[in-house]
Amino acid sequence: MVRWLPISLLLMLAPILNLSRIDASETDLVHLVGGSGAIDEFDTIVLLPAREDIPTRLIIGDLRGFLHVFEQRPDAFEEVWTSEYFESAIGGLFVADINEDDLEELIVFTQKGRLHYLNLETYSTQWSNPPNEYEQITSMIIENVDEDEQPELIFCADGRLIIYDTHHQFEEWGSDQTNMDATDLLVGDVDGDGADEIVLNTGYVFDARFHDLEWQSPEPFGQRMGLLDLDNDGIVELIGEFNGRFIKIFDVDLRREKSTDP
Ligand SMILES: [Ca+2]
Ligand SMILES: [Ca+2]
Ligand SMILES: [Ca+2]
Ligand SMILES: [Ca+2]
Repeated sequence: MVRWLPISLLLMLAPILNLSRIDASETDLVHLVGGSGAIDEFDTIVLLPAREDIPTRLIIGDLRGFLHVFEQRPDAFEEVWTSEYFESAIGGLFVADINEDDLEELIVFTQKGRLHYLNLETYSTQWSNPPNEYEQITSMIIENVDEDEQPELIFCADGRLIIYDTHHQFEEWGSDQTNMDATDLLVGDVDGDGADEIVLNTGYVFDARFHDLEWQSPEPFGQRMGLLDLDNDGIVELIGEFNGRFIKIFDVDLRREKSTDP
């Protein structure tokens, strides 16, 4: 079971795990966008596959607060559109159908707390959250964690974990804790009880549906996290990457770092 594990981390772990097969489409994508530098892993870059009328597109959100759309040409990419100024650094980009109309939208969040939905054909802004709703957003993922069909925006803003209804655009739930400031999030059943958790890289584990704080780890989980069952017990381990390089493995069900003694 491989979920949400970054390709570079997977490649790094491949010799250890004896992974003989890594999804061909993923490695093709890596090669498409530049050898060993997997540009599609960047949080502020999305790659849209070619369709009959539009070539492969890259959308890049930059530190200066602009979005850029690039289209693939025979040997390179070429910029075809630049956004208005989004008032602070682009923090993350996602492509998802957030309103169940079978069309995907581009979802953008900015460092200073703005959320925007853009039409992926015209790049026009369809919706933005109020300017002063949040001061800072440090991380976001989009996952369906409740009974309604559309996915939720799950993010850390002003130190709180927030679940935001994508379709009706309101805060469904926010944590009481205000000191979490996670820069990476994931959703998965990390303790094998059949229900998903939301994991913050700052060490917090919440029930995804009912929002109870299940565990507060005494140590953080690294700057980047992935999930993989490494010991074939049917429960994924949480793999944390520190300083872009060093790996620690956690057994969240046992609430400790995994023992690596042979
Ligand atoms: Ca849609
Ligand atoms: Ca939902
Ligand atoms: Ca669980
Ligand atoms: Ca396991």
